[in-house]
Amino acid sequence: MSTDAVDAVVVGAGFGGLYMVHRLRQLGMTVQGFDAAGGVGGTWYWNRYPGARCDIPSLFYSYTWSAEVQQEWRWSEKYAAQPEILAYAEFVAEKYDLKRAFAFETKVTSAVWDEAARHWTVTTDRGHRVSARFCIMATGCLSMPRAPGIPGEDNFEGRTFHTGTWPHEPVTFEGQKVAVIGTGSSAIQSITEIAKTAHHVYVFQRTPNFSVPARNAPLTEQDYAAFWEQYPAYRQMVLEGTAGIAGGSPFRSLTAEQQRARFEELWNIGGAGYLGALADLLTNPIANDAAANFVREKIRDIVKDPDVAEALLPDDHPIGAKRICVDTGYYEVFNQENVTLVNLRKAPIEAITRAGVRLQAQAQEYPVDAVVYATGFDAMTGALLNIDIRGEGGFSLSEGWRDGPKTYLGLQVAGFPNFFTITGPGSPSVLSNMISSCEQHVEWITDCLAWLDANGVDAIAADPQAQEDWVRNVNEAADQTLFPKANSWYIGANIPGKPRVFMPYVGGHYRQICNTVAADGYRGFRLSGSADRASRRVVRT
Ligand code: FAD
Ligand code: N01
Repeated sequence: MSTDAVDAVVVGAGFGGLYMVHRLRQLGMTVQGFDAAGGVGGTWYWNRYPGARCDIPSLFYSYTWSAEVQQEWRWSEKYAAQPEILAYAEFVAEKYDLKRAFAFETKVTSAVWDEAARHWTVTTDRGHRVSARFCIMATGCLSMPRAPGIPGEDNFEGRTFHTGTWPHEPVTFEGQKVAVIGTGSSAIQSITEIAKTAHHVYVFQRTPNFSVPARNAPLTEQDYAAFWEQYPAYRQMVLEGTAGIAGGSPFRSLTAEQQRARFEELWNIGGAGYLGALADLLTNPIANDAAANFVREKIRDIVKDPDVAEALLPDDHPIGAKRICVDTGYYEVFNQENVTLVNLRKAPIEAITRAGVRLQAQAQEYPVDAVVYATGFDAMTGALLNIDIRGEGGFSLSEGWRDGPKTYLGLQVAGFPNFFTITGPGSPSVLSNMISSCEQHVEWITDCLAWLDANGVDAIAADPQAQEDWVRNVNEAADQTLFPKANSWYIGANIPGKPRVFMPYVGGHYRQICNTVAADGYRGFRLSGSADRASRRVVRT
């Protein structure tokens, strides 16, 4: 097998990988990209299920690095649907000629650091073998769909779907009986769409989730004008590292009436901004209860059957401690004759049969034509650990992360020189506007690589002590919040046997921390082939 040599390999052609390729080319580097998908878009290539759309307003869920793209692209709706977001990724890829860098339908199977040659050797399931000085993983936080492992899944004789690997050809459920398993964001978005044409939809709910209305609407000229007016303030918010959710006042500074008015106001505006109702909503259990109770009241108001409403009330986690869902008529759908909530707390699923879904105890079977698994992802670490990644001394990443992911800043791992993760665990990633977070990591990595060359440094890797300190920092930051109180995928709770470690960084000021580390001569990183630290201090512009 011959080995091609490039400066950098980038794995993933989502919003992270596309921008990374662009910036590496601007540095004058040669790049080989890979993606298991048949095209660009990442999340938006794979998640083609009915109703899929973003939950951060499209105007903000956009790249900011290209003024031309910002001027030329026009979003049609407040929350764009999957086809439009995919078209946007394709538009950017075409404009900057990015597809040429990628081999598609190609899965990276291993990445091995060669200590002597000081490069990575990356291999794929299609026989590529590429050597590169830098290996950059833009493999995504939600790119490893999770089959639930229910007994009998393969026996089902009808059609089976997973929301995260939806087919490209049109799928119709017209006149059919459909089982949807799961009630997370993907389910909540797809159920309302599927129920528009299906004969009957059975919603299999294990744990109720909080959902707020999106109140999606077409974007008007006025919306665009208002966006450009607030854009400098928004940019400032991004640069300051706030997630873009404006914080309200603390719970105790408001009267009960004022709190209610605030919840009502944000409920009526719609979207995940509801979590910004109170400054301490995600840290103070009493504030959180008030916000959660307001949503529970709304559920009771909307759902006509009181038993169904009761079963839909989330009761096992603080609101926002699991990703809040953003819907278009989710609770309302349970007032339709053709939708049934199957409460798995009464009887769990025993098996998928040839004809449908059978519950335990009740021995009840729901015959259906199609099963839709909306059962989520092996999040944040799944795609990385699916690749055999070996650093210094042949040490494997999966061994290093046996007790949970350990990174420095979510960007690098000790023992893995010149290896970077875009939106890796230990960075704000899934608790931020992810396009902004991809941009920030890409820009930090680009500056870092330019600096290494300018300073004659061969290789950079996280210092083990700096990594330990950062991991502690990530955990301590999470412990100041209500996030650890939920059995969420943020903590790996959805995957049996996965270490329970809170993975995103919620401590704030993240961008400033990364910038300071770089300005301080890449403090906390080990550099080889370098001058001493005093001469490494740099002034960033
Ligand atoms: P991805 O888009 O996940 O791309 C990673 C790519 O890497 C994939 O194409 C995958 O095929 C490829 N890959 C992985 N492993 C390998 C391998 N071994 N070999 C080859 N290729 C590989 N975030 C928000 O901020 N706002 C939203 O509104 C929002 N909505 C979402 C809706 C859905 C349905 C989902 C699932 C996620 C959503 N997210 C949202 C999160 C979303 O994942 C990010 O916003 C963003 O698209 C991630 O971009 P990425 O480039 O980091 O990763
Ligand atoms: O996955 P999830 P998702 N039997 O893990 C259930 C982003 N996203 O794809 O809670 C029965 O949230 C499971 O039940 P339980 C967003 O970040 C965004 O919906 O484990 N049920 C749960 O209800 C989101 O958080 C959007 O008890 C089983 C569901 O499956 C992330 O992606 C849209 C089961 C999985 O929910 C993941 O969302 C879509 C079993 N054996 C996704 N196994 C936007 O709106 C699992 N479940 C932007």
